[in-house]
Formats: sequence, C-alpha cells, structure tokens
Amino acid sequence: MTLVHLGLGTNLGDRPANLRAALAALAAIGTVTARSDVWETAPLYVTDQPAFLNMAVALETGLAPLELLASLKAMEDELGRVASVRYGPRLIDLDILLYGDVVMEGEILTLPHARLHERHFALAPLAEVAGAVRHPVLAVTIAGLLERLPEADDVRRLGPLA
Ligand code: PH2
Ligand code: MG
Ligand code: MG
Repeated sequence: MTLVHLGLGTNLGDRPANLRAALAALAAIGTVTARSDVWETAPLYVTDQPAFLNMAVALETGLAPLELLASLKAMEDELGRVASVRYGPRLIDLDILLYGDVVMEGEILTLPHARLHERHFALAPLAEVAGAVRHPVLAVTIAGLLERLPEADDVRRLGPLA
C-alpha cells in the first residue's frame, strides 16, 4: 500500500456534485484518509473559462502508478468528462500530485506532478493534508512550496465539501 495525494478539479456543471461523485468513485480503488477543504480558484493558463473548485485528498492504495493513472482516467470518463483543449474546462480532473516518494519522468506520467510547485490551486489544498510532506525532487515541504508562491487573492478557501 502507498499513500498518494491527488488533486481534484472541476469547472463545469454542478461542481460540488462532481467532487462528491469523484470521492465516491475513489473509494473503489483505496481508502481516502484525508481530504482538504474545497477551494474556489481562478483558472490558470487558459483564463477565459469558469472558476474551478479544487481540493486534494490522501489516498491509501495498492495500485501501482500507471494502474492508478489508468483508473483515474476511467473514472473521469465514467463521471462524464469529455475531451477538451489542454488546460480547458472540465467536468472533473483527477491528477496524481504525489505518489509516496516515487520520482519518475515519462511520456504518460511524471511524478511528482510536473507543475505542482507552480500551482497555487493545487498547493493550497494539498498543504492542508500534506503540508509537512517533502517534495521528493525539490526537497521542500508542500507548505514551503506554497509559501514560495506570490500571494494570490483569487484562490479562496470555501470550507468542507457539503
Ligand atoms: N486545471 C488545469 C488548468 N487550469 N486552473 C485552476 N484554477 N484549477 C485547475 O484545476 C486547473 C486550472 C488543467 O488541469
Ligand atoms: Mg490537471
Ligand atoms: Mg488531469
């Protein structure tokens, strides 16, 4: 079993319902041992799209990295995600942020997530459930990575998922 950390994002449809459906689906592949609050975040990269709800969870799972990735993709499909432009709007996005201490760089999957350290929308919720965890490449804690980012007034903590 490995403790992994996932980032959840949604900016289409009933966003809280999408997060609830994703959490229910995750129960099939492991145990969610911690979940962050829900954050409302301004879209990054492609800015002309609706605001996101983001959260992070800790998941204890027996799936290997590529198995986990495939399961998450299947869940995204099942929950109704349709293909869109890169960084564009999505019903649900399930990203592996950290897979224990595993470091890998590949065509399909890079661990830790390649852009984690630059994303307020990922680090702010992740810091709630893994603030003391050290990024295995950068050797800085998640809380430390978050502190390094410039202040953002468009990343707001809403509270626990209802
Ligand atoms: N996901 C993206 C692109 N931009 N912006 C926010 N605020 N939250 C996201 O989850 C997000 C994004 C691609 O996965
Ligand atoms: Mg993503
Ligand atoms: Mg994704």
